[in-house]
Amino acid sequence: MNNNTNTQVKGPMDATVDIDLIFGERICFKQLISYCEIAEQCLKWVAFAEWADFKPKTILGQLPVLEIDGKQYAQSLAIARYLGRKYGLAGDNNEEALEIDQNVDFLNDIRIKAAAVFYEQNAEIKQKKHEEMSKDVYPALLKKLNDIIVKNGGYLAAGKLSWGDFVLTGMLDYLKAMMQVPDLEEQFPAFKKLSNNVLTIPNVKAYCDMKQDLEFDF
Ligand SMILES: N[C@@H](CCC(=O)N[C@@H](CS)C(=O)NCC(=O)O)C(=O)O
Repeated sequence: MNNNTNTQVKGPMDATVDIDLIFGERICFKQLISYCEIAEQCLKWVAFAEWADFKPKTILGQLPVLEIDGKQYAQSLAIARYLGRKYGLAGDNNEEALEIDQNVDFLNDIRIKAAAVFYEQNAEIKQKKHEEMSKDVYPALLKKLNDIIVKNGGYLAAGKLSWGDFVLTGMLDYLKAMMQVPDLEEQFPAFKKLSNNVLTIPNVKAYCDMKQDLEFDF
């Protein structure tokens, strides 16, 4: 996709690979991109107005897309896991990798439940579902995740920084909005600790400060 010939990635672990990452305005991987030091010329941000033309050219009709040596790959978690493996964020052994996958899948379960309510078309049903979930489901799930982060010293899994921390950090504002819990980090402070652990990494901070316009805009 990227016609620029200078598409070599300068990453901390693997210095040379031809890679293009394509995102929509709604997909926010800023933190992971900057940690991996993926060069700006390897990134393409597809604006909403471009999407109709672009969609048929993507492998699954969805964003994000990762393109390596002319071949496309999709699915955000698969891409995040791939970058995690490539850049030393996927645990030190198979068991740590399993724990990261487990906790990312748990986070994703929460996202799917919240999305089912948030995108409900019928306003009355939406309100009823939201009240039920806010009373019976969201607090227990968020507490469980908070406890997991506490147990891991401010990280999602394996007691250390992993690609899962980048997924959670990138998803946090979206989760808060879908669940209508604007004070989530006050109620569950481990979430704040985790996102701080990501957002204070110097190259992540520098890039996110520069790209403040690329926030979730659902
Ligand atoms: N499970 C997929 C979902 C991808 C997805 O739904 N992407 C949205 C953007 S957030 C998209 O491409 N929507 C445009 C469309 O489906 O036309 C992933 O995580 O990558």
